[in-house]
Amino acid sequence: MNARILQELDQHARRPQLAEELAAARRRFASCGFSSASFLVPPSVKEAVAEDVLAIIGKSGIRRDLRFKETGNTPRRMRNVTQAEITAHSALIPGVYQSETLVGLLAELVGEPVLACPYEPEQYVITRLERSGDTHGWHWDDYSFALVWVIECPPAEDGGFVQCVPGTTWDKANPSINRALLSNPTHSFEVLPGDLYVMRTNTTLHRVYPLSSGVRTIINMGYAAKTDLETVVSHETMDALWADSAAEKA
Ligand SMILES: O=C(O)CCC(=O)C(=O)O
Ligand SMILES: [Fe+2]
Repeated sequence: MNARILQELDQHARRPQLAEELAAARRRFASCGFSSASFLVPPSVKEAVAEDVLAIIGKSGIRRDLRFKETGNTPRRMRNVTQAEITAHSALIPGVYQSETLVGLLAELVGEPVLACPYEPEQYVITRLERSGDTHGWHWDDYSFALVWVIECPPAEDGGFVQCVPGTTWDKANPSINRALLSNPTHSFEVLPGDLYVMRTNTTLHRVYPLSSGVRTIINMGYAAKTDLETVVSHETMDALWADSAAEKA
């Protein structure tokens, strides 16, 4: 079953129109640190990943209501499932994450080598916004690239769209979120169930606009650039975000 899904991913990558789609995505990504990537995978792969994500978050997940000084006390109000729990319940998701085909396509899109995240907890995480006011507030990620699969999302009228400020960097000791917001224009992107997007998350300040109603579920696959492996990366916000002690278990 999983082998067939991964084969479909490989076949999809051999479509003749792919080169043109990748070139357009690569230009968008280079100019604003964000690009839609829905064309990278076929519907069958999206459906199989969505099925596993929904089954896992239906049974597990930990509610978070936190603020981090490293990101200027912006809020995280959400339910998460950790990489370890995902790995325990899905063979497909780790298989897709490691797929040479997918990683190769991502490298073409971002214009440089893409590597598995060396810190396992940041390889893939499920996040669900499910209550009015739930949000993944302004932040940067520890590693360079995120591939986000949107599984469920309300219409943009109810929030849940993505906002980002490319060309900004994270000083964990002095995050100055408001200065980063003032330094460059903010782009807002609507996302729909079945969409994928790629972001240069370590130099693009980003957030998910607070939800007023509905449910928004994503799986975020994080990848590293070569430079990430040459620098010491600390993980305090992600460690705190996924720690059992910092959460309201539900
Ligand atoms: O939910 C999203 O679209 C973004 C998620 C995100 O920024 C993250 O998981 O770090
Ligand atoms: Fe992020």
